[in-house]
Amino acid sequence: MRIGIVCYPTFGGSGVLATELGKALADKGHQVHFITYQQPVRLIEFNANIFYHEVRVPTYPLFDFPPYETALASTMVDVITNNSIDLLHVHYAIPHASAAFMAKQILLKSGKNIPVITTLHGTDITLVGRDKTYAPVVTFSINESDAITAVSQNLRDETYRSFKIEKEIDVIHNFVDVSRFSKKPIDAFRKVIAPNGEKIILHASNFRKIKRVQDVVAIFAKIREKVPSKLLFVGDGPERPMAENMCRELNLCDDMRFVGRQEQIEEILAISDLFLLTSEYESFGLAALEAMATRVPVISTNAGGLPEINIHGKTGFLSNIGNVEEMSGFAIELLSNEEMLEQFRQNARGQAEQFDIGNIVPQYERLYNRFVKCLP
Ligand code: GMT
Repeated sequence: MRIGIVCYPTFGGSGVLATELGKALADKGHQVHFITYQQPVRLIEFNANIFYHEVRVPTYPLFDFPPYETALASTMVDVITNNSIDLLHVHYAIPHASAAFMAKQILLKSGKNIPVITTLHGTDITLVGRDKTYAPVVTFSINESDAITAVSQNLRDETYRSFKIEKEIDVIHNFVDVSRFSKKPIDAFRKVIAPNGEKIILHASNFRKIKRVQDVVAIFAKIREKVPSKLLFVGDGPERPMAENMCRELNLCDDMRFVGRQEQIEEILAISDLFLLTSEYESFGLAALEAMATRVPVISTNAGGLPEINIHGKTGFLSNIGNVEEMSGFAIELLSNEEMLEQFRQNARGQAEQFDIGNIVPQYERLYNRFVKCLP
C-alpha cells in the first residue's frame, strides 16, 4: 500500500508516534510518504520504502501569517497525485484534518477519492481544539474524515464529550518498540550522573504548563530528604526557566541536571530508576510507556489516559493532580525497597510489552484495509 503520513515533525509525542508508525509500515513493505514542514526528528535512518516531502510555505510581504494550511493541502494533492498514494493518514487534527479535507475535495474533481484517516492525539481535542476559534473547523474536519482513531479510550470519550462527532472513533493505543528500549545501562554514564550510587529520577517532556514541572521539582526535593538521588530533566520548553529558578531557590542545583532535547532517550532511560509524570492531562503518555519499556516504573497523576497504561501498585503509582505529598511518599517507598523496585521494574516491562509495536501496528493495517483492499 502507498500511504501518506502527515504529522508534526518535532519532539512531541504525536510526531514520534507517526514517525515510528511510518517506519514500521515501511519495514513491512508498504511505501510511506511523509508530508511535513521539516524532516521528522525520529526519521534518521535510510529506508528504501520511505519518502519525505517538505511543505514549503512561500512568504510574501502581505502575509503576516504565511498560509501553512493552504501550502500543506496543495502539497498533499501533489504528493498523492504524483505517487499514486492509496490513503492519507493525518496525525493531530489541527490543521492536518482540515487540510486533508481540502485536498480530498480537490482530488475528487479529478475523479480520485482518497481515504483520509485522522488520528487524534490529545491537545488537538482537549486544549487547542476546544478553543472556539478552532472548534467549528475541528469538528467539521474530524467528521469529514473517512475514519477517526484516538490514542486512548479516555481521549475517545473526551472527543465525544467536547465535539458533536457523528462517526465511530476507533481506539488504537499508542505503541512502543520494546526491542529498541532494551538497552543495557552504561555504567560509566551512570557514574557521571550519580557518582555515589544515588538513585536516578527522570522527567521528560516539552515543559509546557500542562506538564506541571513545578510538581516534579517539589517531589524531588522531598525524595532527596530521604533517599540519595539525582534528577534528570530531558526536553525543553516554556516552563524550563521556572524549573531552573525553583532548583536554585530550593538549593537543589547540585542534584539536578537539565540535559535538553535528546534523540537517544533509551540510553538515558536505561540508567534511570524512576520516571515522574505530573501532568494535569495526558491523553496517553507515550514518554511514560517508553520508560516502562526500559523497565523504569512510573509515578504519575491519574489524569486522562494515564491509568490505561500505568497500573497503580504494579507498574508504578498514580495520584491526583498536584498531590505532591502522596507522589513523593510513593517514590520514597519504592526507591527504598530494592525487592519492590525490581518487581515493579519487571511489571513495567511486562505492561509495556502489551503495547509493543508488533501488537498495535496490525490494528492500523486492518483499518487501512477497510478502505484499500491490497497487501503491501
Ligand atoms: O504532550 C504534548 O504536549 C505533545 C502532544 C503531541 O501532540 O505531540 O502529546 C499528545 O500526544 C501524545 C502521542 O499520542 C500522547 O502520548 C500525549 O499524552 C499527548 N499529550 C497530551 O494529551 C497533553
